Amino acid sequence: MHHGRVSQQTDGAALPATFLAALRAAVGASHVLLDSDLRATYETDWTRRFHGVADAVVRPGTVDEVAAVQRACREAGAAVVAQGGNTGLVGGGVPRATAPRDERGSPRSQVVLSTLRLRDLEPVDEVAGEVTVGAGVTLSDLQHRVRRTGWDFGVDMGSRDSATVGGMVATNAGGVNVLRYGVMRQQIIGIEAVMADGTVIRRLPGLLKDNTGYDLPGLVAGSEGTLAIVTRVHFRLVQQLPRRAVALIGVDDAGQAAAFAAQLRRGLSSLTAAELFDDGGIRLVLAYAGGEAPFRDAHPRYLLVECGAATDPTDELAEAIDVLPSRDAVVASDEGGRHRLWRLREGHTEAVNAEGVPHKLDVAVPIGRIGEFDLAVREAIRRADPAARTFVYGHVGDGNLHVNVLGPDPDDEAVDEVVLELAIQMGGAVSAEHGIGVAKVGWLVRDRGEDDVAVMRSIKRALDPGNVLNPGVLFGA
Ligand code: 2HG
Ligand code: ZN
Repeated sequence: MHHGRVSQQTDGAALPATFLAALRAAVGASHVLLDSDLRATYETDWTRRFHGVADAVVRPGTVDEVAAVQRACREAGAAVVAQGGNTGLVGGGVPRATAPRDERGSPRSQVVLSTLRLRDLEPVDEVAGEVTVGAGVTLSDLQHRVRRTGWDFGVDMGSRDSATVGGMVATNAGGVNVLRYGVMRQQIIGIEAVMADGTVIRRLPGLLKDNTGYDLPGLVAGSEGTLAIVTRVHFRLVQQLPRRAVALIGVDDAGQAAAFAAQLRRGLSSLTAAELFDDGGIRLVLAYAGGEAPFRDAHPRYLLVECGAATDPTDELAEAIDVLPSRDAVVASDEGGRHRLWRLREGHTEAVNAEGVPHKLDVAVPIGRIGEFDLAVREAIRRADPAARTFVYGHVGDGNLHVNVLGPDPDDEAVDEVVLELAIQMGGAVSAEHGIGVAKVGWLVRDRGEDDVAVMRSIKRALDPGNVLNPGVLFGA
């Protein structure tokens, strides 16, 4: 597809010699990847929907190296696309398909700045319940480290083995425990980040209470690589809940799932997650990953809930479920049983991806309107594309649904249009946790409004006047 450009770049010929030399001086020649085979995994996103050619992939190993790369890129007018585990779903962590242009209309170089070598994992501060980690540490490595000390991390999600904390901060990731602990932004106490001009801001370790000026860490969180590059983060930890119980509940519709989840949130102090999926989703996961159906009879929708506590929460979960007028329910406390139930939910993303290139629409909906949205969105997609296959799953406890659509071409935005428009009309948001990336740039103003986006743009201009950091993301070209 990109033969001409790729072969031209194999020896780095596409980069001006002085720029290439500056990148090599910044990180060492072996960490400037020019060969197309070496670059490939950094150039395409996980869904295969988003792809662009990087003129180089650079892998700095320290914050000073990140700053040196940043300065070199600014000097050369190159675009910097920061990338962690490349698990993002809106195309914000891979190069743009069409290279950004300079004022004269010439294409700018695109550099992927991989944070995977920023892997410091400092000892847990066991007294404070806090830890400092490098941006390239994966979520599962962080979890393993902190769990050995009796603490836990407040955010968890299916991509834990690849997703990095830097990417999770940059996208303000959510995951399955938001109803209990909030999103990534709420876990951050301090941050170290490199600004567009190479300046390093250091709020490390940070203090739990600190009102000294603007909340820069909070601003960088969720900025999707457009304001700064996260290099290190100081997190608060949460109490570990060693005893767990998971229940799967068959329900009539998504509205009932949301209502049950709300009732459990009110009554069960040990509730940590409330997830939704549908019968088509279960069948897809079982066909892809194997395993047995959880119930003899299928149900239209399923609610999966988890409780965690210091003492076994199985009885209180079972009692709370007993009084719900559900179609069927099963509770698992042993590790194997809990895992089997969770696989039904967490297996969705991979099972959908194995079927084709999905349109992923990560919307937030007011919790009271989830049932209405779930039915209306399926109908709207059917009208827009009768051949499309729709799966709706997600974090029903916090109003976040993942509408996945298979069938339409990756570039055909007709279903994106109807789904996102419906979310806005119902008082929701076009992105709950995945971000805007490049996938939803056309929707930022439609969701937030002109005045709000004008303020965002003025922040972007002030902090990155040369538009070096992830151009094309959030605001478009
Ligand atoms: C999840 O909740 C992730 O599993 C991915 O946010 C959602 O596959 C998706 O669309
Ligand atoms: Zn999710």
